Amino acid sequence: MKILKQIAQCLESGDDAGVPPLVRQALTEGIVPKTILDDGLIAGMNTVGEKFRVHEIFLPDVLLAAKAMYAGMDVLKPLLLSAGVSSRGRVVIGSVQGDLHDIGKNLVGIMLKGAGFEVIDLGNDVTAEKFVAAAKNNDACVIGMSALLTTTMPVMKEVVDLLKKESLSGTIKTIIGGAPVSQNYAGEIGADAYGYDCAQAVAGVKKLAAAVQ
Ligand code: B1M
Repeated sequence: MKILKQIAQCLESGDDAGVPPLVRQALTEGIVPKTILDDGLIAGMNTVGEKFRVHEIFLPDVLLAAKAMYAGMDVLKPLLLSAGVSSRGRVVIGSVQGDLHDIGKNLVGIMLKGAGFEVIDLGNDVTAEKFVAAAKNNDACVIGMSALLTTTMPVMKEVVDLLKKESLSGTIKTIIGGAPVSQNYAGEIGADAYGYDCAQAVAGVKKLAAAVQ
C-alpha cells in the first residue's frame, strides 16, 4: 500500500512533523493500527538500522528517525490501548543495564496495557537488582526484559540467576525480547519465554501469568 511506504520513507528521513498526518491518513484509509505499525513505522526503522550498519547514515540521523517513530506511535497508542480489559496481573518491564534502546520495550508496554496487564515500566539501563526488587515490591508475576545490543544481553541472565538465587523463579517468570535475542538464547539462559515481537510478548506474558496465578 502506497501510504505505508510513504510513512516508512518519512520516518527514514527523520521528519517527525510529517509522520503523524500520514499515520492519520492511513487510518482514514481503513488500515488497521497493527499494520501501520509493522509495515509503516517498524519497516522504516529497519531500513534506518540497515543504512546505519553500512555507514550510509550516522547516529544523529538515527536519533531523528527515533523521534519520528515516537511521533507516529503517539497517534497509534490510544488505538492499541483501546482493547484493554480489567487487570490480568502486574508485569515489570525495562531495557537492560547499558541499553538505551527503548522503542521496542515501549511498544511491548503499550500492547501489554492494551491486553489488560498493569505495567510497571522501569525505563532503560535497568540493573538486574532493580528488576528483581521492583517485581518483589509490586507483587509482579512477570519480568519482561528488552535488549538491542549483543553487549547488553548478558544482563538478562543476571536477572534469571538472581531470581533463582532468591528462590523466586516459581512465582516471578521472565520473558525476553529484542533484535539480538532468540528462543535459543532464552533456553540457554533459563528465561521462561521469548517474544519475537510485541504481539508474541503479549501471548507469552498471558501464558506465564496464567501459570503462576
Ligand atoms: Co542503536 N543499534 N545504537 N540506536 N539502533 C541498533 C540496535 C543496531 C542493530 C544498528 C546497526 O548497527 N544496524 C546496533 C546494534 C549492534 C549489535 O549490538 N549487534 C546499534 C548500535 C551499535 C548502537 C550504538 C552502540 C551506536 C553508537 O553509539 N555507536 C548506540 C548504543 C546506545 C546504548 O544503548 N547504550 C546506539 C544508539 C541508538 C539511538 C539512541 C540513536 C537509537 C535508540 C533510540 C531509542 O530507542 N529511544 C538507536 C536506534 C533507533 C537503533 C535502530 C536503528 C532501531 C531500533 C528500534 O527502535 N527498532 C537499531 C537497528 C535495528 O534494530 N534494526 C539499532 C524499532 C523497534 C520497534 O524494534 O526494538 O527490535 P525493536 O523491538 C521489536 C522486537 O525486537 C520486539 O518487539 C518489537 C517489535 O514489536 N521486542 C520485544 C523488543 N523488546 C522486546 C521485549 C519482549 C518481547 C519482544 O519481551 C519483554
